[in-house]
Amino acid sequence: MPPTSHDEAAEGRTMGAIGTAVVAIVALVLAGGALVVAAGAGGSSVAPAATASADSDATTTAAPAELLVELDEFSISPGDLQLAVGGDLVVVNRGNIAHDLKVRDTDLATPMLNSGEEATLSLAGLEPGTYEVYCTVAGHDASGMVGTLTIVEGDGEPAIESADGGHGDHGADTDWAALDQAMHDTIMSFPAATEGLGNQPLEPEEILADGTKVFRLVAEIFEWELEPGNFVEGWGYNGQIPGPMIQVDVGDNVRVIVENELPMGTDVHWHGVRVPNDQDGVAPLTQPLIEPGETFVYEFEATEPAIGMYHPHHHGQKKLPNGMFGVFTIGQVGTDIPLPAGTFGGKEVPDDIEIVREIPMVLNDAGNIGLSLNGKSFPATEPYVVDEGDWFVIHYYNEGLQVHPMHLHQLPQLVFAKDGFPLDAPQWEDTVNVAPGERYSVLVQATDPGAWVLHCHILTHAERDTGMFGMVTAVIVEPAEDA
Ligand SMILES: [Cu+2]
Repeated sequence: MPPTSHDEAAEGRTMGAIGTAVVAIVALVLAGGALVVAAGAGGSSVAPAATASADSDATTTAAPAELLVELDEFSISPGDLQLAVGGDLVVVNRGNIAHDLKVRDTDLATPMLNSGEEATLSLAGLEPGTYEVYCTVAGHDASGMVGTLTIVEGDGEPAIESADGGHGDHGADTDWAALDQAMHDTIMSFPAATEGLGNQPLEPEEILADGTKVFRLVAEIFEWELEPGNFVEGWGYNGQIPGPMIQVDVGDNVRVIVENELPMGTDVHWHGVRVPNDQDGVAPLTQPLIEPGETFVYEFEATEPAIGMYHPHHHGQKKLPNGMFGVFTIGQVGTDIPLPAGTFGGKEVPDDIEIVREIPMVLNDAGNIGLSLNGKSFPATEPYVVDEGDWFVIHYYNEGLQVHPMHLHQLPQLVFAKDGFPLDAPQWEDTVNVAPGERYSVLVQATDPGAWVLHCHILTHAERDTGMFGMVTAVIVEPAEDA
């Protein structure tokens, strides 16, 4: 092999790693294909429009009286609905979070449908014409959940059962090559640059004479680039999603000044952090609501180590999905929160390892931010580059509404702390299931060079027809220099 300059060698390694990433991600794509088949096996008995038109010549010229509409993150399919006057829409939520379907500027809407739920929406009152349909969950229409509804004159054709009594996710006119191309293009665009980065370490703005560390959080609404070119209304702290990382030492006195610039009241709960009851952030139970324009000061001593979070409690169901959360750590991993050492499940962890980096990974799945890692959707998620042999730690924080099984290809994860509490019996997992509110801390060794995909294994949290998105990133292990 010809000699190369240091930079060329480094570039070659990175390119090789990304090539490996593509191979690894292809495996994920194949797994996604299996899911489509599984989803098709147990569905509603109403044929999707495309299947109906393929099954019968008659239906190609007349709009059906009943039409299956499928909702997903973040699509309405078919996106161009044709229905006979007086007809019904059978609306099924194939996604993993709640959606509904409303005809814009009318009162016609389904109830909010949880994952897997179905509702029939009668459009008997609609005159022939063209309407817009959309999901009313904030941000979902902007993310793609809009469609066109055309009400056509005539009696309408009866709904047609498909041959197997069920239905596929796609009709006969699906452009499969276009789906392949979309997946290819999204994967190859990783990592993509976007504006804004969360989890920036927050330095105290002041340290008082008695040693109290003073931090300032501003709760506000701002534009947030979730994925390239997709700006959403972020609700967050200090212009970041996740909010800035706060790290203090055990024994520190902490003061956090919270300014509320939201249009509604708020509070801040220190999740997994030991505080006096009147600092727990549950308005109006433990404190008055921080009204818009007001400031509230939290003060407590950091008495115990914590792998914690901060977020609003008041209307948290609205604010957290829109991006209001941050990481709050007391103490250090390796001392206050001990690392495992010894033999676990036949694998040895030396007692003198050095941790090259700690990766905070905040999971979210709803609201304006949607399926995301640290406030970004793939390909805008951050790849994590380490050297072969390195040990690193990932802290998962679930601030969402659903469980996320976080699967790291190839490199086993030794779960050593749950919610910041060190485990007496750490265990190896390749898929770490993280429920809402939970934190898991895992130790990983970069044993194998390559780009190893790290993704939620609920496959629809990582892929959709328009390609890879959401809860996917990669750990890129640079090979050690040849001796
Ligand atoms: Cu997930």
